[in-house]
Amino acid sequence: MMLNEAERHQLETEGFLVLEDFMTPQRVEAMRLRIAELFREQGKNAGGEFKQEPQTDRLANLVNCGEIFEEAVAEPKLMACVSAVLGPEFKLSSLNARSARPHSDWVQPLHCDTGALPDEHGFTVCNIVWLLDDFTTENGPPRYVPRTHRSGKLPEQVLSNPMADHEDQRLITGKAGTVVVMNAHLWHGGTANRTARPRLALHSFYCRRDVPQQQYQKRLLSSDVQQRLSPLLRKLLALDDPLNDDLSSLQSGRSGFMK
Ligand SMILES: O=C(O)CCC(=O)C(=O)O
Repeated sequence: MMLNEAERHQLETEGFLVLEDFMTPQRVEAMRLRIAELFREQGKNAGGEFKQEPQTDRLANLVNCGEIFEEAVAEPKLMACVSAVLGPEFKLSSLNARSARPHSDWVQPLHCDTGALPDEHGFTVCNIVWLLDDFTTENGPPRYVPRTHRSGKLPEQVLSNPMADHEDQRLITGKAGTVVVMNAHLWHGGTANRTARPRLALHSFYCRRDVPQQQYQKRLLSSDVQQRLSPLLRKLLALDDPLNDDLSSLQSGRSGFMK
């Protein structure tokens, strides 16, 4: 379950790691079905616990929405990856789904998640993108600018237009079932979906224990869910952590591209 040296090196130097075939087709299908059900149930309120985004369907607070998501946030191999980026003391910041609508021309600006730069102790944010559709060059795959997680700069500090194509940008493509671990200080962002089908991803987002969660899990999770969570999950969600309660008033309320 641990990372091998090549994986660790890739994550350190490139700022991301692609794990192909991480999910079985059955697991992909089960997540897709549950997410489709949630979109139907939540209708126009979908994503409202966090934010809504142009030409995009979003869900937030997914740990509250089924055991399939509880398992996802605590995957041992992914925990080892997050620990390689953030160190051993980290927590879940949020679990969201994001679907780029068909025929959209919406491009996210290049950004670092929560607008965070690394601090004197190192990196503070790490995002995991679960591909629930094939990501192709046409259907709105994320773009990224290699090695910018070590630039010490936010894109908006140095680019005249973070929405524009960057000369060094690359696209993350891959088959459904792939999982991409991303140092979330890497400059990245969703691109336009030029196809006739939606493009769906799950984002499990982690932060270091000493920074605020994007979504304060203790307030958002129902009491039923909180009561049945294992000690491991309670720790991962920082449900019994007084420091996290103090930080909740500083809760970033930001992810992705909105700063
Ligand atoms: O789903 C994607 O393509 C990436 C989206 C992203 O980077 C974000 O919402 O912050």
